[in-house]
Amino acid sequence: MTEVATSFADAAAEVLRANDRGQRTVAAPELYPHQWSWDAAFVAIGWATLSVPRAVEEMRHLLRGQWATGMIPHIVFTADAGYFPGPARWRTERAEHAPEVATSGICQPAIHSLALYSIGERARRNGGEDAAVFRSFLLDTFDDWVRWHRWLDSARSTHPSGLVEIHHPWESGMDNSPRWDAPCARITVGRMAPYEREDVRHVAAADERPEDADYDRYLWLVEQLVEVDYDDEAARRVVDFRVGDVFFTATHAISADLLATLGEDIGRPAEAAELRGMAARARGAVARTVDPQTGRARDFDMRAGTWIDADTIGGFAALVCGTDHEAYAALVAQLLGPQWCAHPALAHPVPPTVTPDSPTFVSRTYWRGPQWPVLVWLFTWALRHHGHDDAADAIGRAGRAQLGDLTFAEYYDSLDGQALGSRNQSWTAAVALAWAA
Ligand code: 9YW
Repeated sequence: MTEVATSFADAAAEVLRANDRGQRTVAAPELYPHQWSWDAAFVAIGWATLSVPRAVEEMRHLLRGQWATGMIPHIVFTADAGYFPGPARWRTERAEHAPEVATSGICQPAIHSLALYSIGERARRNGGEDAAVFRSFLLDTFDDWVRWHRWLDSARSTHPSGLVEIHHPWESGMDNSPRWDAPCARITVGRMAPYEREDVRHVAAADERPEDADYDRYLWLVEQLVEVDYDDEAARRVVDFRVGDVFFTATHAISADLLATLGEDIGRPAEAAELRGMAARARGAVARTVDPQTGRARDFDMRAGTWIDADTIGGFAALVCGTDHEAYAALVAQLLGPQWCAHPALAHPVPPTVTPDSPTFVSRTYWRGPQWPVLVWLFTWALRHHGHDDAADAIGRAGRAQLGDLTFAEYYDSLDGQALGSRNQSWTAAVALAWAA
């Protein structure tokens, strides 16, 4: 490793260490002082480059929040300080299946078994104690990860589209993406207790974040879920936001597949076969969403019964879970092409969350145009996994260069390259470590 590479990795490691709270890592030092679900998965991938046992601890801590239904909640709370909405607003104690520890009542993309797989690869390479620690963790928790996918398959994949349905934009991980504009526009916010946002206190400018009207809807959807005590079946009936999320579905597919591989390694062929079945169904669902005009995947608004047309990174979902060879190659070409990575206006040739050619694009507003290193990394991982090393290398090089200012920001203005949102964001540091390793 060169000296530059070492200091890049050292700086990223420093961020993870500073955000480390023992068995969990805060998603960001001020903005997000708890453990978030898909953040934890990426963070564990970063930890694995420094310490396999610490990576395993991150995943173990997340499982403390798992619901009896199998759901892995989007936040595991540790102290109700400095973040809104905290446990008092989520009121998950009303849910029959909630755990002892305080959590939110919704979930996030199922990237976890991709993390397990990646930690496992590193553990195997390191051998010795690391390999033993990982194997014993996998033996201990394999059933918990299977239960997570079973829940996604049974409670969240009941719609004929086969897509994983989400009941809140936060469940997508891409909160205010234009993907959700149409379904959100149809939400009528009812009466609820007043609240004060915390997030805008921690960023330099409010236009980097969702708007107040978005937050009203987010909080209203929480009210609707609380009203039915987070019952899965009732939620499907009552919640105003019921959307088939194609990107979430792709994460479920790839993770179920990778968990199946891990299951085969530890002598669990029956569960592995079951997981392969889930993965195949989810992958098929992703493929069926493709818009013949654009070649990209679409979400489905289950309340309106319509496809959602949005020029977002979600359209590349099939790159994550895989699809037939020809369709995959065409999507790679599109991702590398002039509307996306090679768009002449971009500061860095990595995928923006929305193409600058879209009328909804805003270069600095959260999920509406900025580039998110964590997603950039996910695509580099997926491209490599599915055999497109050149594309993975090209995007990975640019993604790494984008982090050269060592701020490890949450996201970056895609036109002027400015660091935005939180600095020292854990998952950004984690993917920097994964790239550097
Ligand atoms: C929030 C923690 C989370 C991510 C989400 C991202 C943002 C805001 O931050 O959510 O308050 O939960 O949209 O994907 O997990 O980094």
